[in-house]
Amino acid sequence: MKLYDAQAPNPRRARIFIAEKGLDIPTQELSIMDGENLTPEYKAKSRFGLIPALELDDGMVLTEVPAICRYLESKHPEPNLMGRDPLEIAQIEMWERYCEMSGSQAVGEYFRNGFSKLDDRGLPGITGIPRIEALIDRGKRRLASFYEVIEQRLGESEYLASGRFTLTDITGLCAVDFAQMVKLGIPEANRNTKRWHAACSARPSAAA
Ligand SMILES: N[C@@H](CCC(=O)N[C@@H](CS)C(=O)NCC(=O)O)C(=O)O
Repeated sequence: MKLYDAQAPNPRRARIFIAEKGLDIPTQELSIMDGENLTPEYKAKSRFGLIPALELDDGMVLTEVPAICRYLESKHPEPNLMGRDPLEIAQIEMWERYCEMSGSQAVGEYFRNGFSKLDDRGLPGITGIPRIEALIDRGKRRLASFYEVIEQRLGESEYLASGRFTLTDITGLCAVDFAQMVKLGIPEANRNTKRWHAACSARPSAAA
């Protein structure tokens, strides 16, 4: 088994999940900046051109973090990170999708459209997509709404999906750390989010 990896928020979601599971999976690092995810060789393995991707021993390749995690969770059920009963499973999936689509993607929109080194790469995994200046501000507004929603949620629940740390918190943490990296960190007044962020960051897996 091998994880195609990169120094970027989505591969980090997979790395943290793998660390929480206590698994030892070899990695091969690719450079997104140098377009190593866009080569015919990589796309022959992982046709979306995205990272991470998990290559199984028989050559089959899985992409999309929740799918990779679902596979690993099925193979290694403990510690459980994706839910123990129908309601918890659904809540984890609901909040996890929200964190990726409204958190990580909002930061990505802000970052990619304002970063000249990604000219012609306005979307991940493909080329020929010009940057759009208006999306810089839209990304910032989407992120502000994400921060508002999770602040409220974390006022009623210790962690994002349930009362315990799950895959959702991994995706949430990677989104918030990505936002911090581009100087759009947690708003000063958001005490619940800061409490949750400190708890997630204190786990050894956060270093992955
Ligand atoms: N929905 C995908 C997102 C994967 C993704 O967008 N990965 C980024 C790195 S954070 C990537 O591959 N970027 C390649 C590029 O920018 O061309 C998942 O869950 O794995």
